[in-house]
Amino acid sequence: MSTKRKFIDDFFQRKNKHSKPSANENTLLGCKSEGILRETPQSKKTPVPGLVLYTDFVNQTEEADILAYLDDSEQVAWRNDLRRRTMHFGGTYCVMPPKSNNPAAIKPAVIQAPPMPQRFQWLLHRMVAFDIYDDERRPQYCIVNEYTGDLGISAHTENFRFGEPVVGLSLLSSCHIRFHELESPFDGSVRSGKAAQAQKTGRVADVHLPSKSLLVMNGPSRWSWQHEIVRSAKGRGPGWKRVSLTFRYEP
Ligand SMILES: O=C(O)CCC(=O)C(=O)O
Repeated sequence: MSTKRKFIDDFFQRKNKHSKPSANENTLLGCKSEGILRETPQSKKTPVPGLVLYTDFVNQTEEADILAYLDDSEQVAWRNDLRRRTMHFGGTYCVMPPKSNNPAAIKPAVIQAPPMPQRFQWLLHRMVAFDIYDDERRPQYCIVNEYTGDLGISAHTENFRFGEPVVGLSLLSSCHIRFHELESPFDGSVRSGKAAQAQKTGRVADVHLPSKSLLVMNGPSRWSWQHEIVRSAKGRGPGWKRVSLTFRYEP
């Protein structure tokens, strides 16, 4: 019987929660738009403890599908309250305080944002298939950042109300992400001004993020190393643009 297979679930049924996909199964991790993931993502260790990079986590068609969705103003909306454009799903704790507020008094709260889009379900499913997230503990939150020119993001750890891992998908241009080791785990956002107060050991590691890669932060890389996208136009030619999707799970 020939069945038309369109979605990842049509290609791949995980046998049990703890089984990793076999090499053969990996080739069947389908996507919404094309059906087959031809390259098996490769995971690489990095110099930062707990940090793993999967190259080619999505293919070109899938990348284009995500970007087309993010540019579809009938379905989603970019926020313009920062220098870089952002988009939030599931909720956001990044509330810009009035200028008169004392940053030390700001208590970040998760406020509403549209839910995680159905359109990303195949991507979450793939994360589960690679044991990046448990089936029952899929990320409910996603922040999209768009970097152009010399834009970046200051050094920070992700809000401790979220668990681990924190996962970042890189699309379009590649760049590096800089990690700073802290003396101890430290919860402090950029906007509250607290992130800058974290005590650093001086150990720094730059990790190259190729387009279509997935960065998975667990353990020390998630709790006691800050990450930053350095603000600089160095090495970024005309038209340089990077879009990242950061996924978070709240226990
Ligand atoms: O663009 C990135 O890869 C990092 C994004 C990030 O750290 C954040 O949204 O908090």
